[in-house]
Amino acid sequence: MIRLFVALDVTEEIRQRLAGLSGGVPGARWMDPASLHLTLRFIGEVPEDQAFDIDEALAGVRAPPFALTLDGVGVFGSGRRARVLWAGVERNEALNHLQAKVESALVRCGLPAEERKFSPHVTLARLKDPPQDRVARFLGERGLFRAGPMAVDHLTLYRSHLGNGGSVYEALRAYPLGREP
Ligand code: 2AM
Repeated sequence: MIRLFVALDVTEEIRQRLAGLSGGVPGARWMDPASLHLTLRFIGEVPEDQAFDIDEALAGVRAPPFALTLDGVGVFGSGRRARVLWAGVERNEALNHLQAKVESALVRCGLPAEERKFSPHVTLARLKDPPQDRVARFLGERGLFRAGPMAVDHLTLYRSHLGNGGSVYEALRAYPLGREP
């Protein structure tokens, strides 16, 4: 079985801006800047054969390139159960359109539909029982964060290797946007 997800890569310029947000929350596990990404679709564990179908399905996605802007920071979970610090994405119809195309391509190739609403974000850090005042201060101090616009011209299929020191993401293949069939 292999663990897969589909994501948008972050350009070097934006990577550096996001890396500049880290710090200030004791116990937070900050993402390695090289691993920062915007997940379009978490696939999870699939048999290796199915990965070929997934690859083919993604290669068939037709959508135009576009630009996106990162806007603000937030947290998933609240209080002592805050789990993830993230950078948000400005409302973007082209992004939603691309996500919907990826979703329908994956469902067509046999994956169960994603039940959860798409909430685009770039994970910055994972938290475990963080000091609540420090999370609040982080959100307050970084609330005006904006970065971009960033050009999006490809999707990437990633494999996630689970490890003790956190997951390692391996880019398996990139799919350019804006091709003619
Ligand atoms: P995240 O985007 O909030 O960090 C690889 O694990 C990527 O897929 C991560 O970016 C992760 O979350 C995202 N993801 C979405 N749903 C997931 C799930 N149920 N389990 C693990 N990762 C998931």
